[in-house]
Amino acid sequence: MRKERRALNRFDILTLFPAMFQGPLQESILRRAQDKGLVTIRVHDLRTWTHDRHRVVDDVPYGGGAGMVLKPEPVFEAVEALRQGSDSTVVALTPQGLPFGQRLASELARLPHLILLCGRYEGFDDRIPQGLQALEVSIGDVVLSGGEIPALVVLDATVRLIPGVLGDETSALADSFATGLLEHPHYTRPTLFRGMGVPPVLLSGDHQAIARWRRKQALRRTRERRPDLLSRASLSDLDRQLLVEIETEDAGIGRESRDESN
Ligand code: JAH
Repeated sequence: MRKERRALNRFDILTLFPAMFQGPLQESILRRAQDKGLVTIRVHDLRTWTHDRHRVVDDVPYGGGAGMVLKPEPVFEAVEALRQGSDSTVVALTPQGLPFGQRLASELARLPHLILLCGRYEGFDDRIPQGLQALEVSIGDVVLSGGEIPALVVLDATVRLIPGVLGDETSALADSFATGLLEHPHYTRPTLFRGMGVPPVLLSGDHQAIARWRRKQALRRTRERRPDLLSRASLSDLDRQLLVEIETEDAGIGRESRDESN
């Protein structure tokens, strides 16, 4: 019998601002996953691993320049205290990291123990990710004040992929991103809201027509907003037919007057 790789069940987060995690960890999916015993999430103040009176974690940059740099000693001591041999993967949230996405989330969700390093100031002394063999991860090309919010992004995206955390219906959501298209639009009651209606096909009860309309909308939105995704998606014969219809409609009647009922 093949040895299953254990699902991820432990997170240790290293930060100078542990209070930033208290709200997010106590609500919704992250809360439920912990309550069900499916995951253990611990948040640690990096200053725990300082030894001086002022608990200093930063210093001026060699070579000069503005701002401060996170010192290696407290981070190494913390990781050495938390690391569980080869079970542990160290992830440093930095703007220089590998782009985070659903693919990387599903790879991280298969690991048993993640240590998330949240930087502040101008960033880490580069011997931190190097010496700890950390995987550097970026959540996108945006400047933030530290790695805490990116760590929460990685945490949320990863925990929801741990088996048992989500019900069956919602787990399809991650799948739909994995298929590589944006989602179709959603509607609920009332049927008329401030002059805005609901596409009639959704009220028709014709499930095949509804499925076709939703797929076409997904393709249309992806083509308009994320053509990069469309070129990588695996498309069926029906998808290609729907895309031809979309392109014909766009060429003929234009955006404003497009008939969205088909
Ligand atoms: C900012 C350390 N990928 C977004 C991202 C991640 C981390 C940081 N900024 C943006 C950051 C300051 C210090 C990390």
